[in-house]
Amino acid sequence: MTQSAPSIVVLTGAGISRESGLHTFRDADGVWSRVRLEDVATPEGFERDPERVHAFYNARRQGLRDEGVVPNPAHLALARLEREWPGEVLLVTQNIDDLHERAGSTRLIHMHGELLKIRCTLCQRIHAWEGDLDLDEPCPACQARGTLRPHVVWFGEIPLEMERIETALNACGLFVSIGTSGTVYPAAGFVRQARDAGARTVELNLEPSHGASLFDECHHGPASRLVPAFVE
Ligand code: BJW
Repeated sequence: MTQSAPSIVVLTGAGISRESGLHTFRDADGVWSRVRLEDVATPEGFERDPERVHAFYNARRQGLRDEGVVPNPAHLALARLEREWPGEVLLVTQNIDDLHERAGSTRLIHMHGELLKIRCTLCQRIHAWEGDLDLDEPCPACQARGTLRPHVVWFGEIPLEMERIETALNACGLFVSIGTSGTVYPAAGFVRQARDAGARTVELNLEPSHGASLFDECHHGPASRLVPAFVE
């Protein structure tokens, strides 16, 4: 009997989009070197100063629209993996940018939300949003004012689609972690979960991540070089 191809779970973080021109969070020039995460990435920060939080995400929406911000060879290689691998491939990204979609990935979970979506805190409906978000804008569905927030997952909130992710981790034969520092849970714990389920685990990152010792195999360098080479 032929063994079917093992299923693959790929986890990506900010490092995969660095060479597309987007900043990571914890590197020396990262997002958290310019703003305090408590101010812009917590529900308490949003409650204290929604205007500041909207301005932060509006600036990131602008950044995503910059001409040079396009998928790099690492995003393209993962889309090719999904198209060509004979088994299941699930891409779980912590990133809120849309570069994986633009590269052609379709089996994709944005566990920390999406920059180009907003959510109404009253009716909970999610809407596409490409412009700048104004505090007084009414919800396109229920028309309430002052109820829109970025559709992103802040510290202390529960990441999206965790059940689907956990099912995939428990069934995968290969887990690949790309461009993430391994400091934010629950994503930082996925490698342990995949290992416990018997998967081979591989890290592709510029430098050893916090969880590097948990991987069977580590390759260090820029994602635009490592990911296409790994997918080949
Ligand atoms: C390259 C490269 C190149 C660079 N090529 N590589 C104590 C108090 C409060 C909370 C907690 C606590 N202890 C634990 C928690 C939980 C907390 C947490 O983990 N805190 C830690 C900081 C301690 N987590 C949460 O609160 C999460 N929720 C949760 O746990 O709910 C409970 C629950 C879980 C599951 C089931 C049921 C209940 C929510 C976390 C939300 C994180 N949100 C953010 C913001 C999202 C919106 C936005 O983008 O603004 O998500 S924070 C930020 O960090 C963002 C990222 O997705 C996330 C991870 O960062 P990432 O991607 O790893 O980036 P960096 O910068 O850290 O690393 C980049 C890496 O790339 C580096 O290693 C570079 O070397 C590398 N690199 N160039 C390859 N060219």
